[in-house]
Amino acid sequence: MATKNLSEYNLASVPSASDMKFGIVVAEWNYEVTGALAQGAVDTLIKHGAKDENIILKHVPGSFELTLGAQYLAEFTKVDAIIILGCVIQGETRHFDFICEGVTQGITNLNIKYNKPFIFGLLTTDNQQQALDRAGGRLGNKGDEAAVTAIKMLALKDDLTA
Ligand code: RBF
Repeated sequence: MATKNLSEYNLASVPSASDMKFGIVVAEWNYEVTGALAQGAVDTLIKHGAKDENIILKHVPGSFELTLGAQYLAEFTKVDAIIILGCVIQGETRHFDFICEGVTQGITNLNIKYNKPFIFGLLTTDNQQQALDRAGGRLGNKGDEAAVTAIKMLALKDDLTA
């Protein structure tokens, strides 16, 4: 598997997702980007055998809400892994830094609290073009990569707990 652009992953190396349940939480801010990330994630899960009924996709207003949205999915549904998708674009104020720090720390804490994979699919870019490049544009789709990461982490858990 390439390490710089995981969208070009080796299909044969991805385990089957047919028995796995996924939650996806998507921020509505910058939806042109985050909607494409979500579509990539869903398509990739299905391509690797996940069943439609085992994918729960929910939206939250902005990236700052992703942490709690993901916690709700962990707390109130039976999903095995949660894919977190958002896009924060650098503006003129320090808001960018606070949102990025908050979400990164929040997701790290969720991984530990629930002992489940919470996959970090937050684009943090200088401008919209950089984000579009990574949401189905010239640099692949980070939503696809987040989906493959979720499958691989669940397969790792299965392997170690079998
Ligand atoms: N949410 C995003 O997902 N991406 C952004 O780029 C983004 N920029 C914001 C900039 C400002 C100045 C503010 C006030 C909010 C921004 N948000 C952004 C929304 C944020 O994640 C959250 O939804 C709100 O702060 C409400 O908690």
